[in-house]
Amino acid sequence: MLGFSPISKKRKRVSVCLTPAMVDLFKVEESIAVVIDVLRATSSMCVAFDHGVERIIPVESIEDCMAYRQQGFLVGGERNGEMVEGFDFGNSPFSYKNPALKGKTIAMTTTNGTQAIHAVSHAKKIVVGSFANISVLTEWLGKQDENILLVCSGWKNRINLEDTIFAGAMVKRLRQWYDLHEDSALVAETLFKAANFRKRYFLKNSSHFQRLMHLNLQEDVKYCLRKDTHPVIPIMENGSLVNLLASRK
Ligand code: 3SL
Repeated sequence: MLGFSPISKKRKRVSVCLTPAMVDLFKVEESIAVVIDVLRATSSMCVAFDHGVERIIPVESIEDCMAYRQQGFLVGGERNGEMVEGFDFGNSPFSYKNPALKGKTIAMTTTNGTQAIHAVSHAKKIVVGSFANISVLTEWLGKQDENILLVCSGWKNRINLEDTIFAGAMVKRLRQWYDLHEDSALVAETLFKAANFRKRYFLKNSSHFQRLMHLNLQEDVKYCLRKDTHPVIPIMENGSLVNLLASRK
């Protein structure tokens, strides 16, 4: 007997878009997009929401972010890992561990994460994922009856290891509810299985890990690789991210 699986009874599919440059290959408008930028944008967003931030406006350019600043908003983010001159915060998760941010709105622009959010602005829903919120996010996704597109922010339209590993961790959890669509989901899951329990060692030669090491940001990396530290679900609502779970706190 050949080892073919019977026709699947699972409802929908989970796909992995390995870089924003590949986004047009997917039916984004028919999916919930999960934007992933483990180091560090989507991890920092989870930290901010867990500290009571009310809204994060993902902004594409530094100029647009500065325009928000002139209107009185707090602004955060980076370019190439470094805080932008004139901004209130960089992109370190530790900058957002601040109780004074409760109820605030922050406009944020980052090299890749906020760009990836804009690249999938036509998705049915957009949520943000990182190791910091992996369990609440996958449980929530398991209850949705929609195709899921995991969108790795990568680095300037190139694939990166850390986002692919995280996408793989999500695929491993989501496959109980969803069919896998395309080999990119298998690639990510295989990579995650190889890297799990030794992620930092596995990432040590990767480009962004090296970049952050040169900026002395080893503590940021360690923090961003920890699981379930900030159980929030950032979701796009009228052009800004809010925490879907905020009212339950
Ligand atoms: O690319 C991004 O969006 C950032 O997360 C990169 S960094 O880790 O802040 O350098």
